[in-house]
Amino acid sequence: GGAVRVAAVDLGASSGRVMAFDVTPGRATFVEAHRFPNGPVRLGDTLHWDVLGLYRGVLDGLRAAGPRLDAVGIDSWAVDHGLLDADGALLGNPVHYRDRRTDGVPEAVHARVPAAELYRVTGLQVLPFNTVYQLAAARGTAQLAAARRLLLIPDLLAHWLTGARVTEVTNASTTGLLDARTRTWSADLVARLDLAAGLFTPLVEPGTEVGVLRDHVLAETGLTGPVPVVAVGSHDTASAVVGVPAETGDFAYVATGTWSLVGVELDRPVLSEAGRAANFSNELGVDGTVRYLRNVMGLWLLQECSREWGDPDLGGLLDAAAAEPGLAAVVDAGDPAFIAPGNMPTRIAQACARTGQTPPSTPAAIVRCVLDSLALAHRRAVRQAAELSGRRVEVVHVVGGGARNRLLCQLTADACGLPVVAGPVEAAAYGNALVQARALGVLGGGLRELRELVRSSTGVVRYEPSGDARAWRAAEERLTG
Ligand code: LFR
Repeated sequence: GGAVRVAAVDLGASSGRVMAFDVTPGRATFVEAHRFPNGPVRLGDTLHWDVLGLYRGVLDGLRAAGPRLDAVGIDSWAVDHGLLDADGALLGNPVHYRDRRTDGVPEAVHARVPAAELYRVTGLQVLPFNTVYQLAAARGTAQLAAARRLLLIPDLLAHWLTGARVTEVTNASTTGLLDARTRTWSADLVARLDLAAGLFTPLVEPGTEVGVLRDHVLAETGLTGPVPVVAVGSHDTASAVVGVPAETGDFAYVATGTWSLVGVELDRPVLSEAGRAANFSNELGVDGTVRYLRNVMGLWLLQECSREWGDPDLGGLLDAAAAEPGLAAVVDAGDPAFIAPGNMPTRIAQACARTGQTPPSTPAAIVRCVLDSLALAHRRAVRQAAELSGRRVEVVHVVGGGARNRLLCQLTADACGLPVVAGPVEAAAYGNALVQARALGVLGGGLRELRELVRSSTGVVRYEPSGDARAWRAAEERLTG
């Protein structure tokens, strides 16, 4: 029984949020205590994060969420990290995963350890920014030579807040150095890739208390101690999947934001060659689960176009896109060619031309092309996830920012030929907060019970599939040949 107030810190590629959640066994409600911008900072040749700015945003958020907090949990995007020297000091600003330092690096790493071998251990889709490739790109630098510890972004912030040096396992699974079966660091891969084993800190599962806020943090935030920091699904996608309001196990999810993470939840990894060929990842989830999913470019494509056009009113643009003819041109939203920032409308037009389609020329047509392409990528990933894993899928849950994009949700339902249940937008924050509340003892049960609480605490919107199923198949064939 009882009630707790916890702070869910949820850091995305374009903004950070601190949500103050009040949780009882029957209800979870939140207020957004603080929201602050986040984004890349180019310094010379390199794209960085402003990690001290993020830390300050977290402190400001904790102050706004207080003065009484029963716990704090942190989740963020994956793969990126800070390196600490022998004194424990941060070596440079963490590098942004969209930086180009990893161009061509996966190929070089695979010459040492073949991709098929890496996959049999880690079950991870090859994305150039996986931590393992970032570390290979940093080989020979003075910074890596001086590094004694590596901490992923949420663990780095938790370290500054508490002094603890641990690695939360869901996020660790995106490094490319974790054994997906044993949920432990692969000492073999670390050694074969010439990395210092000491870089990698002890792993903790979500729900573990990692430490308490240091005195100077309490003083700065006006909080009354002790305030524990609880490891949550510190990979934002892991927390978002906890926050899916599913009623049964037969669901697929699309966690939308900058990325679309599309897949199913499993009890154990699927490390098949077929899965590798289809670019599926076995990311680890909360409560011993596996997130069997594919990374798809997501709303990044739209955000980048919009930036190019001087950020026009998004509502107007989406209405105009809804009035455009559907599936006139599509691109492969899984193509890593879209990872880097800049020139997005032109790059999309070029991709259409390369596949023999007439490129969209107006903003409305480009936005329609992006949303059709995302829906098509959702369809392909949902179908392949079900096929490759044997998991039944009866409904597709869309959570995260894209859940409020009605056109995207309807197109996803049409493309998948399945009902879409959209919401909550703040699934990651819910997943974060409920794992904390359970660790504190106010909630019991497993993911099913946590999801029931999300369902009863939020509103969702249902979209039924409509339109012509054959048109989606034909569009898919235009891309797959
Ligand atoms: C989503 C996400 C994805 C990850 C990408 C880069 O926010 O965490 O899961 O692949 O960001 O870290």
